[in-house]
Amino acid sequence: MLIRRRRSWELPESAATPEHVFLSRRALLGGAAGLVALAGAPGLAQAQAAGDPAGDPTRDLYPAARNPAFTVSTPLTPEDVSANYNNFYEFGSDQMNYSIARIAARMPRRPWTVKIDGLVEQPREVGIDDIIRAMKLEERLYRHRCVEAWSMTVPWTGFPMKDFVAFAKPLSGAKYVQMETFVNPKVAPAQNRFIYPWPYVEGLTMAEATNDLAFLVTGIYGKPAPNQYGAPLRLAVPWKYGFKSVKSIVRFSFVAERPVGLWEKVQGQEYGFWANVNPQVPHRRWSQASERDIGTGERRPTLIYNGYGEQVASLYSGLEKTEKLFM
Ligand SMILES: Nc1nc2c(c(=O)[nH]1)N[C@H]1C(S)=C(S)[C@@H](COP(=O)(O)O)O[C@H]1N2
Ligand SMILES: [Mo]
Repeated sequence: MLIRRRRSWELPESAATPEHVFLSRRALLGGAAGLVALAGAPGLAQAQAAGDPAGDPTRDLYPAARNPAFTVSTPLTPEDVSANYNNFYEFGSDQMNYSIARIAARMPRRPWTVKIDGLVEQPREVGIDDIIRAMKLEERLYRHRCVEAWSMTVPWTGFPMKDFVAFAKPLSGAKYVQMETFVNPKVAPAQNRFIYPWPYVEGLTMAEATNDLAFLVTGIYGKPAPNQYGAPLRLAVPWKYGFKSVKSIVRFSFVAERPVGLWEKVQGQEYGFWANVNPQVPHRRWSQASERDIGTGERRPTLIYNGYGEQVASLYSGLEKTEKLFM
């Protein structure tokens, strides 16, 4: 999110450096010591096996049928590009340099339970496979627009969030759903190193969560999602900046108060609750007028609500005057 003061070895999104240059520079500075130690530690092979999507217990559900209602005009981003260009701060901030995928590969995908609590008929903890098998998986082509002004277009597999909300049985007092990522510094080293207020938290209004476009993702490119995308369950809300699409969710709380996301906590003047994409509202430190497609490398104009205004603009009517809808 480019919000900390950069240390010398941290590069802005716009300054790609070949991986080997980056790694050796970092090793010289001693920053890689922890990783080297981990790589040599016993149990790594086991950890990698536990994190391998090829062993995912739901792989029989793939590929799921594509829902033709959710299509795009932008070209699909090649798998090897999107799989190695990730924001997942629990695993570090080295987005450009393949290391997020590599470090996230150690995260065990099972056992994985999801807490459903707050204002619901019956708070409970459910195994991820019981959730996935209670839903009907489908594939959707979605655009994704990061607040840092890069974008991609990918085939997610998952289920409509409104189906999950029905499964969770919220009470009428629930106004928002708050989602949390796991906390486990043993597999996510940056949860020790960085001072962010973990867990990663994000939230939606109930109207947003039950909009047709809100999607809970389990897979990508016709397979269970590799860890770096936020396995085994992450959100995709493509009309909002990417930071709203929380990864590796372990808890859904139905609440009356508006949740405060991790980025809003750290830098509330730049990252807010709504975070809807709008080319005309610049970030405090850069323009949002255009975006760089990580697949083609081309720059294109950014669209209001990332091109999904027809589906979602009505969610915000009447709120323009009182709410900061676009940050
Ligand atoms: N738990 C968690 N979720 C997260 C993030 C993160 O750092 N941690 N980064 C967000 C941001 S800024 C973006 S752009 C997307 C990136 O998703 P991708 O790596 O699958 O492209 O994940 C979002 N979800
Ligand atoms: Mo992002």
